Amino acid sequence: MRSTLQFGRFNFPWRGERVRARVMGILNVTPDSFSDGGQHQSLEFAISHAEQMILDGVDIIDVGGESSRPGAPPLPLEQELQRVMPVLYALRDIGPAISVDTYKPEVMREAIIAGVDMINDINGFRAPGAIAAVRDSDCGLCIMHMQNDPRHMQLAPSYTDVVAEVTAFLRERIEALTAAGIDPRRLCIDPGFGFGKTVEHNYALLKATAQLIAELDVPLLAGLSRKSMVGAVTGKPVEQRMAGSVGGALAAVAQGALIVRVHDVAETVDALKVWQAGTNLQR
Ligand code: 9MG
Repeated sequence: MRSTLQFGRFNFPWRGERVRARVMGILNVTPDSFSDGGQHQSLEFAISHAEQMILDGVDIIDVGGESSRPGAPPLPLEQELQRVMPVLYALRDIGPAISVDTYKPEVMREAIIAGVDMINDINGFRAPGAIAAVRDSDCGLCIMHMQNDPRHMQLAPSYTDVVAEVTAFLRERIEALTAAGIDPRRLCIDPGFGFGKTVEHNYALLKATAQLIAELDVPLLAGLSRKSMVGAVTGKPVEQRMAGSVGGALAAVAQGALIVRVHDVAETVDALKVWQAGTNLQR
């Protein structure tokens, strides 16, 4: 029975007695994340943000250059490389695991050369060449489900049975990756909250966390930080969704999620410590 996520320089147990839920901190390297868009300033901003996340207890830093917000247009390859590569080289040896959020095989290849530990692909490694780009590395691979693409995904999300369809998609992608010779211990799955889903779809999937893990036999990453599914329940705008997001992260971990992808690292780390101190987290 597989019980450890093995990725790059790291091993995270996800079943058994030594399980601890892990926090992935979001590090966006997009022009709206720093003031004037200059290359030097963006690198300084990224490093100081990463240093703060480390003080706050982050386990994985997820670096992304292209916005995946609903309606966001794709970013040309060269711009994505210019944004993320200097950051990946600067952060590689800073301490925590480093992940790159990309669906472009060319970025995956360059990021692997830079030494990243994980590739977080919102497109589930469906782009031509994506599997070949990652196959011969030891990177962890986060396979996310998305219906449609970021520009169109929230126009009319539609499923007959969202849990069954997301499960079938993830199963097919796991099979595609393992058929290419990739060790299943490198894989984790993600239902993709907010990626082509209504609020009802998102909560149906959140409630199915344990079922997804049991059926697919891989660890699960949950990313709902500050998303509209949090706003829909709390009635709060995006800048006031921290507590709701922490609540969502705990709901996911309580049902077996190994990794939560968050903006508010310190608050999530504290909440998980207290939750874990009062819970028996054996799976
Ligand atoms: C890049 N990105 C934005 N939201 C995400 C989520 O929910 N999961 C993963 N894996 N990546 C995400």
